[in-house]
Amino acid sequence: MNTEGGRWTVFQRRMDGTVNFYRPWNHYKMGFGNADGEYWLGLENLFHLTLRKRYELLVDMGDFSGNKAFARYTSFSIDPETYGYRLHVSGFINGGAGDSLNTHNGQKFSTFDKDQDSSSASCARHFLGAFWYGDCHQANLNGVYRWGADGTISAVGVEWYQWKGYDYSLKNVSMKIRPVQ
Ligand SMILES: [Ca+2]
Repeated sequence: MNTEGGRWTVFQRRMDGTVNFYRPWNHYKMGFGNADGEYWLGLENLFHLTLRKRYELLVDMGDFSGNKAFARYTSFSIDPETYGYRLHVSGFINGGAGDSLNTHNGQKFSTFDKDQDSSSASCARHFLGAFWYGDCHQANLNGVYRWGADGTISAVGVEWYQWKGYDYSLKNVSMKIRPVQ
């Protein structure tokens, strides 16, 4: 495992499609789901958690054939709500997944009822998720849970483009952080 050296705090998890992630701003701000299953910690909690120390980010993912990959970022933080919970990630380390957060770095968080992306359209509405959308995404980790390859509606799944492209929805993914020693 990639977990040596300290405990990770999971702030996002998809694993079975039991929780609806197509939710409004307030839900993403405050959090939803439960920590044993599908889960979103909440942007406000995430902001306060990462405020005082330097944190790193690990994105673990798997497909429906049992393959696993990860992407790691040696620096992770988000801005306060007044700045749109803007994402800051850097120091990419490739665990086979490729870097699908590069285009999301520096973007504000958007939901279907709060469009703060850099597209003239609403990425959240178009791709049925909620994320640090730019114009629009290479990662849609809060998208629609689907069962693997599915191009019924393009790019709306739980996707990490650099690993599986736009029409493959991951079986499981988690986003977790821990303080840098
Ligand atoms: Ca927009």
